[in-house]
Amino acid sequence: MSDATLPPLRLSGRSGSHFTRVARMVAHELAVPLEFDVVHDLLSLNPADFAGHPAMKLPTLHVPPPFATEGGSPIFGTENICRKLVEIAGRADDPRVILLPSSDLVRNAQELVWQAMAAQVQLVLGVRIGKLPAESPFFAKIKLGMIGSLAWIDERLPNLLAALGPSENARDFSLFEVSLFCLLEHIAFRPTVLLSGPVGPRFPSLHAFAQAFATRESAQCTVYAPDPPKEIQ
Ligand SMILES: N[C@@H](CCC(=O)N[C@@H](CS)C(=O)NCC(=O)O)C(=O)O
Repeated sequence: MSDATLPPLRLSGRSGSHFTRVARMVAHELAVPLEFDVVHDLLSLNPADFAGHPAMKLPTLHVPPPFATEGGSPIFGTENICRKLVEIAGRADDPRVILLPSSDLVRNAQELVWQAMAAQVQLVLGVRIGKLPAESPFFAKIKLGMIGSLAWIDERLPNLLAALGPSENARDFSLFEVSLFCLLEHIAFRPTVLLSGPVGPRFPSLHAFAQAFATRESAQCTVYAPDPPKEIQ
């Protein structure tokens, strides 16, 4: 979908944010153009600095008419944003686009990916940026939960991919794969748990998956990077 007569969709987020990257990759996979607004100050306590997101989270999708829904409200939540992008692309009933698969196995894995993505935010914000003690039982449990989730998915990855469809060629993309990829690359970008040990990758199936997925165009044009500082007017 690329119609120069339609007003642009805008996404507020950060180039180093894994949730933002999921939305950007899905938009790219759907050929939906997105303008990008940088949220500069993650530690701000003003929702206006988060494009009006009441919980001060990112990303947020701004949807102009004719796509806007109730009262022109922006869309909060990465999964909601992806759903909206699929609707705008006219692909809501397209079996080649898999947002919520019918498989309980994949649904469980998706839940663990979202949970690990949220855990990554807590570890980066709490330990790395907030300088809170990494050894506190609070962070120790978050880390263990992340490792447990990654191990669970790693062990089942061939079955999970098989449950998504008869072959990789039968789908354009799945939200599960995009979000898993963004999570894995983010852990490499902002290390919180070890992805490799003395004898190689700690989660071999996940490692091979991320390497293969990184070759997609949507991955290559959304590589994690710091955003330039805000220009002082
Ligand atoms: N449930 C939200 C979570 C988004 C989220 O946690 N985003 C991170 C950036 S990757 C964030 O807003 N961090 C700032 C903060 O938590 O204060 C979604 O699905 O979009």
